[in-house]
Amino acid sequence: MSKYNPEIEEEVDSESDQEVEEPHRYKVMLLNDDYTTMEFVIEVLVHVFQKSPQDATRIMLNVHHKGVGICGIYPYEIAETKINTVETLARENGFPLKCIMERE
Ligand code: TYC
Repeated sequence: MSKYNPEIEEEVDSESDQEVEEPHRYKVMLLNDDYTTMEFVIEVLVHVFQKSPQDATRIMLNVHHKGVGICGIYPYEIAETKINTVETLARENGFPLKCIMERE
C-alpha cells in the first residue's frame, strides 16, 4: 500500500511534463512568369515580405533567372495569408504571378 510521503514530490501540473512541439514552418516561394513586371515583384517583396529594396531586387532577379525563389519562412497561417495577399494584389493589377508554399 502506498502512503503519503511528503519527501516525494509528485507532479501536479499535468501539462508541464508534456513536450511542446514547435509549429511546422513553411517556405513561401515566388514563381517566375513572362508577364509580371520586375517592378511589381519588387513592390510585393518590399510590402508583403518586408524586404529592403536591395534584398527585394536580389530575390526578384534570382526568381527571374532560376524560376523559383524563397521570399520567407513562416508558420502555416501566416504563409497562407501572404500567398493570398500576393495573388490578390497580382490579379488586381492584371498579373499572373504565382506564390506557393512548401513545408520546410
Ligand atoms: N520574368 C519577369 C519579367 O521578365 C519578372 C518576374 C520575376 C516575374 C519574378 C515573376 O516571380 C517573378 N518581366
